[in-house]
Amino acid sequence: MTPATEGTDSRASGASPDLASPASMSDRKGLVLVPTYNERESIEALIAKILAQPARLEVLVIDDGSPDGTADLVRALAAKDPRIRLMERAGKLGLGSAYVAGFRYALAETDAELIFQMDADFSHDPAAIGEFLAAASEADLVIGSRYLKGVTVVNWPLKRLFLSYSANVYTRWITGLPVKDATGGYKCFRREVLEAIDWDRIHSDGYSFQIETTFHAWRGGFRIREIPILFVDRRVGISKMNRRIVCEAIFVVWRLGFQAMFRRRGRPDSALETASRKDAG
Ligand SMILES: Nc1nc2c(ncn2[C@@H]2O[C@H](COP(=O)(O)OP(=O)(O)OP(=O)(O)O)[C@@H](O)[C@H]2O)c(=O)[nH]1
Ligand SMILES: [Mg+2]
Repeated sequence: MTPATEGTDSRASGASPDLASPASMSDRKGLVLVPTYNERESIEALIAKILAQPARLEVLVIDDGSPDGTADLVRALAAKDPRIRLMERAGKLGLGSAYVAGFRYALAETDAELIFQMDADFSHDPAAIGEFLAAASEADLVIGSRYLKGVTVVNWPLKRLFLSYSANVYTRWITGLPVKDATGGYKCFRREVLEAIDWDRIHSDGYSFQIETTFHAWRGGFRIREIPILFVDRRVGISKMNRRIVCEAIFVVWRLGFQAMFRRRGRPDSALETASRKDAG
């Protein structure tokens, strides 16, 4: 795969300089968030592959009462390996809220310096974690991008690819967010980025949730870097993609577009100011 340093780099004013070498990043504690709904068929192999990476990683599975018993399986795995944690929620409360719960947990209950997010269906290959870590040596948010080196998506129906690609063009156009893939779900945040986001203000769920978190990181002046990833369509399990997710994204992008127009960049909220002061000190 292409070296991470070839990715796009959205440099920003509020970012703090960092002298970490790419190699030293694998010494930092990382927590990988994996939201699940009916992913019993893939979750065990996925967790094994994540934990086999040469990095200090733990995994948090956020399961929404999957009827297929995903949580039972993860609970059994967690009983044997302290690096595996499980958050069980009462029912299908949505992907965005699962991530918010996971991010809040990462900040409140762990001292992870890097927080990854990844789908459970192997569309995101854990083998790319090393490239994320290398890129994180000079970025606050690393995004696995499907549209950086042409289109690196395998097995998606043309209709789905067209929808995803146009959603990204639309997002850039309306919000000005300078990334090629704002809707993807394979990312690595430095803890400071998550600390600076006001989670009470984020309510979206599907692709728009991914857009919103990247948008707030960008507006907060954090450094964003995209690296190319190969995205492979799920081989097992059932898609949760639906029309509501698309409609939500159309609406949210306009809301963010207005925010981009009327609010000054670098200081979107008081939480961010606190984080910037901490960085400066
Ligand atoms: N906890 C939780 N996880 C969810 C929910 N909806 C989806 N997920 C998980 O979020 C990740 C991404 O969802 P996917 O269904 O793969 O979404 P997608 O990649 O856009 O579409 P497909 O791969 O076609 O299904 C997967 O790990 C899902 O199991 C939810 O409501 N709650
Ligand atoms: Mg998927």
